[in-house]
Amino acid sequence: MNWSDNMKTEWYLDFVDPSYRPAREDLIVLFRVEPASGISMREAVGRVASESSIGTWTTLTTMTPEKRRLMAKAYEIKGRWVKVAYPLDLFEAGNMPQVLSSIAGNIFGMKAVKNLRFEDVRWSPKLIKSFRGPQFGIDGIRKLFGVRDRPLTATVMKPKVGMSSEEHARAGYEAWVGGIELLKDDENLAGQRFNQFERRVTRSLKLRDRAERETGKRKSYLINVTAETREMLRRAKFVKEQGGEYVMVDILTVGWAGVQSLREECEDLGLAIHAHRAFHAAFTRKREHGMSMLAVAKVARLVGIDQLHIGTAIGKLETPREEVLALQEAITGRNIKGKKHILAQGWDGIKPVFPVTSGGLHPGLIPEIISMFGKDIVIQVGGGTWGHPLGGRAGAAAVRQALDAALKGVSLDEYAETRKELRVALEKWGYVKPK
Ligand code: CAP
Ligand code: MG
Repeated sequence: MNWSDNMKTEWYLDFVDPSYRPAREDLIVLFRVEPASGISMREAVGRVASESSIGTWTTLTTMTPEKRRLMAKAYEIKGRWVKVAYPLDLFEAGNMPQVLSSIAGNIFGMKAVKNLRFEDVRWSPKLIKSFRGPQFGIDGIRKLFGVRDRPLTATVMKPKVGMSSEEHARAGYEAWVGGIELLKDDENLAGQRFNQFERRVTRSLKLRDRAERETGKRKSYLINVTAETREMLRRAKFVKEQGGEYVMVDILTVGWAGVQSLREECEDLGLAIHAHRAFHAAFTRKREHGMSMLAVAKVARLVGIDQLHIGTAIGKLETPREEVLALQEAITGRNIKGKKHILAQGWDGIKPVFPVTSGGLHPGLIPEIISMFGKDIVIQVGGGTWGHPLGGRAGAAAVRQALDAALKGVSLDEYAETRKELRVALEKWGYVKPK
């Protein structure tokens, strides 16, 4: 860069190049960019591409042609929608925290943007190869239960926290013998004083074994190991020693380094990972600023969880139907076709993730859930099980009866004529969609 260049104060527009065509190994991000007042779209876009790759607020005397090849290139601007291509060398293979610190780091706080949303990401083949992806995937989980042709069912204990380990384990037994496959810890249950982690795991798995003997069906337990990373790994080992098949982790509060460490440990232990996404709505809910759940889901699939909450569209937590369905496709599809605000993505053999629908569900909503998601879904019913007037075992039975009716194409009202548990559930909740 010659002297006069050094006197230039900024070079943001060098990062905007409509003639650039992404290389096969470029990582591509789709952003929604709303410039701050007084800033043109190109200036805002240049700042996003600069700050998320190698630039800063001013020109540098240390720049060389060699380093310039690490520049991101904003190559498509359509209205507020911008595609930015990042050269593979910008990233450390297998290091998700570093990748996100680059493409989803400082940029959200820049004064030059009024709003900025990270909408979608297209992972390149080499980057994909540097991550594990799911260990089990949908087929592996189905093999675990010997259930091929219907959704799996789960329930989470309610109240979400407050039970003793013994009460928790006994309630789990009720749900398992009632017909539900998966008991789940709630997202904020870990190792509280009144429900110690080890005691809960040991007691619950003993009663799980009893429920399996009595029902002749496979049952399992999504045990929340969310904690400091070394403690998470210790807890995962304990789950394995006690005969568990899964761990559950709150992926966003433990962070991606924690999830990657747990994924490494679970590879050695042969444990499936259930991913809870508590905290996502802090930054996924507003369409104009933050990061989409679609992008979070693609990160989670690549890092390698086996099951992921995707929402219900009809339950108590806000996510529009088309977004929930796009999430389901993103984590189950092998090759995603590009469409409006969704980037094409070949998953190169990364296994599909089992979608989990949860949040305000009860037996009355199960037929609509099936018609929306089909059979490759885990249906989680917490309050809709433990709020059943006849107790958790009846609540679990009502969930299974509603599922069986939906799969047979029989109306719930008709099916409930000869099934007390379903009838009582419908008397209490009918077909209400909780707010
Ligand atoms: C559901 C739940 C789940 C939410 C998470 C809860 O309980 O256990 O954490 O579904 O949201 O604590 O609310 P209910 P999402 O079945 O009683 O509603 O699945 O959207 O990530
Ligand atoms: Mg919960």
